[in-house]
Amino acid sequence: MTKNAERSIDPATQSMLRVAKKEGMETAWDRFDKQQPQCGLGQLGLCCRNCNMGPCRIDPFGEGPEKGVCGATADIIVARNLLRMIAAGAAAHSDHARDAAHAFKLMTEGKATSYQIKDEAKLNALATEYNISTEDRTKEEVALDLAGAVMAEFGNQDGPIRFTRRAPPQRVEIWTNAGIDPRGVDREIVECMHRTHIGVDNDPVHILLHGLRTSISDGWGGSMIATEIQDVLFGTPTPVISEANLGVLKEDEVNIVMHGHEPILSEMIVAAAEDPEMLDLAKKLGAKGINVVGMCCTGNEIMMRHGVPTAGNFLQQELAVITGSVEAMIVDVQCIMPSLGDLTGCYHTKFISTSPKAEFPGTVRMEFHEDEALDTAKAIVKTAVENYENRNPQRVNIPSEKCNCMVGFSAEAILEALGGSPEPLVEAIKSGAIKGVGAVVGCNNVKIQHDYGHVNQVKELIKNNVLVVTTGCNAIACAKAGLLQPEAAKEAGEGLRAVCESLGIPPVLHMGSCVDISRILVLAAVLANHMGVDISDLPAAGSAPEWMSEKAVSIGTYVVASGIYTVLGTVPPVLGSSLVTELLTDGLEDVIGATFAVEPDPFKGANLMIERIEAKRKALGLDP
Ligand code: BF8
Repeated sequence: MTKNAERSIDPATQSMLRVAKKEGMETAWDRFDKQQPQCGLGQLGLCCRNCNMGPCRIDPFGEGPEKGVCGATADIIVARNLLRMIAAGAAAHSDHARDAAHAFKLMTEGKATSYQIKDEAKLNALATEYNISTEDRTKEEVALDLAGAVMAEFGNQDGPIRFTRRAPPQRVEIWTNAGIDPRGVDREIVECMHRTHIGVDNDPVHILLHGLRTSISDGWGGSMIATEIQDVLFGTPTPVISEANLGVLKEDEVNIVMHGHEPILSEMIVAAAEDPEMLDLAKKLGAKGINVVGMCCTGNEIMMRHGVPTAGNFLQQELAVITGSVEAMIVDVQCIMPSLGDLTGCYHTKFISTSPKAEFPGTVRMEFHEDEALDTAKAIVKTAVENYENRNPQRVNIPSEKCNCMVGFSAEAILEALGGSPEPLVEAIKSGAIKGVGAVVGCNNVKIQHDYGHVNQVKELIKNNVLVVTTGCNAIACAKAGLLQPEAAKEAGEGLRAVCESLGIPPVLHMGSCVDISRILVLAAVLANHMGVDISDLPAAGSAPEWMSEKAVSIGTYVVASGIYTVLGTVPPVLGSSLVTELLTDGLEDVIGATFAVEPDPFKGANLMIERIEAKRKALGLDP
């Protein structure tokens, strides 16, 4: 069994793992140990369960079967499995976007009165992008047309998806010539499932090209729609100071952990917790206040819009409950461990599920609907507050660790910090003060020491004058490690440090949740368009040091499809096919100007990114 210190580099996590052991509570790390050895065929992507003549497997050593019952080879099986992962990831982001667009549409129709338009400037900018007239019209009229237009992107049959045209024309031409310009968000995802049904698409290259197309419909479609509509509804983030790690939980307040992904819910919980009636009730029951904190991506959303502290990233969700201080763990969708049911059953914590599409064992179900959003949110918060009386102070173990962070760098906020134009950033890149931009994102994964990959890779990049933009669980790891503070510029190379100090910004810019990787795409497009080049020409690289989810597979694919070389820190299940592996790590370069690399060591991964950035600088004639 792995030791606690080997499981995480984060002291708060290590101390809570000690408490978990003492109290006999099982965590993801324990279950990972029990899973050893994991299925080797699954790891290689060589198991096919797509029809009931199977399951079939291919012997990687060439001693057993070379084909499945239908005749599918290792290449076909691996490619099909990968396409299904992309489809699931793109579906998750895009369904999130659909919910945001649906709430927006209900709001425009007067059926979701808890929501308002918070960013009218963005509403008008988006309307203009969609050729919707804004002149002499009320914002409600404009919003109604915009809601219809973005909703239509899901069922669009013929393309193009509007936001794909934010990419430089050279990129759009590559997509068009390769036949991977997406036609509609739902269409591409459905086609993945069709193509991978027995007896449909059996050419690995053909399958992978559709994977690229589907992922583009996520990054420049579903995810971008989610980000933009959420900004209109809840405000485009601007820099704000917050705190991160389990130490944000409070001994003398009602602790509510908001976990999941969709701000449609979490924004309402934040508002409900400020209701004087709720605060009075909390005080009456002996609490000093109501402490809403975030977890995972919904934490990123409320942190960057309201400065709400975040309790941690993916692998800390169980540990938050084990502190014994959480009155309610409120969840919606994605990255929520079903283990929370058993775990909350051992504490006073109420595990409250809210999404009509996601149920877990052991929850209190309080379904959330847009038409009565604030009322439901108040009922949920009231349930949490009333549960304060059931807290057992003897079982409370809140680690002291927490760290200040500056978050909320939307693409708009970055441009604003630069004085309204990308020119100063382009100049800093041209002069070499900033060598390039590294996008470091993604999950935690028990296969790698928690936060080790994230923190070390980011530190190595900034030390080498690479400005880092971050989202998701990497952003939270960086926040906990102090890398999201302006003072972290001291850890950066001389050039990056000088730029950050003159602007008063950290060397690692928090751009939001995982759907907000679309903000990184927008920033890349702005820089490329400003320089008159394609995204693949930029001195930029991406990475996901601890990725684990299918969403991350879709993200990695659309980042590469957008022309950004991407390093994966955990090995994807494709090594069973040398053809697919070669295509992903080499062949794609000729098709879309970027590839994947796999490098579990975060320092070596950073070096691969830096080498790529240096090669791109040379190609642009920036370095002699
Ligand atoms: O969407 S980074 S573990 S929380 S999948 Fe999940 Fe991965 Fe965290 Fe957010 Ni993204």
